Amino acid sequence: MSDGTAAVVAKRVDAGESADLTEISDLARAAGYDVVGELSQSRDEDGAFHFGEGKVDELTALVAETDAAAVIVDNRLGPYQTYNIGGKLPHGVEVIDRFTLILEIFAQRANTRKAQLQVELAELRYELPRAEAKASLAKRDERPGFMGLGEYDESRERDIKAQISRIKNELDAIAEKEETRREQRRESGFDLVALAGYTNAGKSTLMRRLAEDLEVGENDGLHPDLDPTAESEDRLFTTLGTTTRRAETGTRDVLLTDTVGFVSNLPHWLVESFKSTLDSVYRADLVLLVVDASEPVEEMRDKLVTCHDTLYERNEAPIVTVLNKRDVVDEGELDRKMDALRALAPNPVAVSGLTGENVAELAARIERELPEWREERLLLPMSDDAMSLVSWLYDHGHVENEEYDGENVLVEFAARPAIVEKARAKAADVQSGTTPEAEAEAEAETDGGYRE
Ligand SMILES: Nc1nc2c(ncn2[C@@H]2O[C@H](COP(=O)(O)OP(=O)(O)OP(=O)(O)O)[C@@H](O)[C@H]2O)c(=O)[nH]1
Ligand SMILES: [Mg+2]
Repeated sequence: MSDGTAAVVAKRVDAGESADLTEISDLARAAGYDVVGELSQSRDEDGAFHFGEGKVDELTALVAETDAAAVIVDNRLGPYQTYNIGGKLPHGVEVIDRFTLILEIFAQRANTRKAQLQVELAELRYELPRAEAKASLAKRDERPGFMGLGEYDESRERDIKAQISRIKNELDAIAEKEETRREQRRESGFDLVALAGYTNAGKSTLMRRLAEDLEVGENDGLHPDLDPTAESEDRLFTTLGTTTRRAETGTRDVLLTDTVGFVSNLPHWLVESFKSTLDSVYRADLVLLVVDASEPVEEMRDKLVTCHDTLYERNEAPIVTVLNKRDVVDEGELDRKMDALRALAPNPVAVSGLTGENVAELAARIERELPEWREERLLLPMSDDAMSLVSWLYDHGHVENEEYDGENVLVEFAARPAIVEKARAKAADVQSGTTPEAEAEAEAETDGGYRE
């Protein structure tokens, strides 16, 4: 744990660009560091030190002056660059890059088996190329004293690979279970809506608001795994796992899932490690892409691009862009921002998760964007089975009309296509008297007859 540890943040950008240290400082604070100094450089990457060597001397002076215990670098550092910078710093000062920092945050917040496995997987994936580099270096070195080290590192490499495949298997099994659960939820008539977006955009706040406003039935006994809490805080990566709550947007039963936020500039292996968490987004029926509208428009644009890039490869669902925090943006500014972002966010809904402003409009929009339901009418001969089919339809779809004429019941309803198919099959069983209940009854009668 690094609570309260003093840290200097540093960043290199290519020559001519200007460095922005806001995000890395926010990330550092999210991990529990006190940012006591900042330093940046705009020049091409130096092979040995990443920064220019003179800049590293400056960094060393700043660290000494501020008494920092860590240097956090907002760049991808090679293993040797990390080592070289560390060699110049006062003894014991840690060098941390952007990815290890994010991993630190994730490790602190990982409170489920799945999140812990994902963090472990990311850590191993980070370590693997470094172990490989070490092993091949030691092997290349002919000096006998280093041979032992080479063997050691090769076995470390094998060890990492074995651990990676063990964790992947366990995560795959979890992902499969979750996929089954999604299917069960769909079969139960729920539409799956996922909140996606950059970290700190206000996803969890909006989730709570949508659920509240729409009178969530949390204790309906149907879904014991639904977690009623969605933490929100003004820091990055508050939410790491996934939380699902029920929301009714009118005629549809919606399950809303809140999950980990995106952040720009993540290496592929890190995103890949959190794939199964993001599956709840990729496999949703509709994605609400939440953007913090109080930020400068360039930042909103960058973040939208990052989100679209992350979603692009796998997402199958339609996307609705939600401009959140409208309570702190004046009307004219909001209009200008919407105009400027039209290409990325063609028809956004502007809301405030904090005050609830326009959240009802968002709910209506969710209804409109969800995949179309089909209308169907069924005529069933009156029986207990017919009545239980009707109540099944109430649970899984939206019953619009129900009429009895003594002998028959006519039911008109709308539901997801898969539910309509299922209802037809059930109706055919009711009509021919071959439901499991009817068969059990018939069997009981036969048994009785035999015994007499
Ligand atoms: N002014 C204002 N602040 C908001 C609004 N929605 C959220 N916030 C604040 O923004 C901060 C982040 O909100 P969260 O809901 O935790 O954001 P998140 O997207 O879930 O963040 P992660 O879990 O880190 O990905 C909190 O301090 C919220 O109170 C809003 O509509 N208006
Ligand atoms: Mg959150």
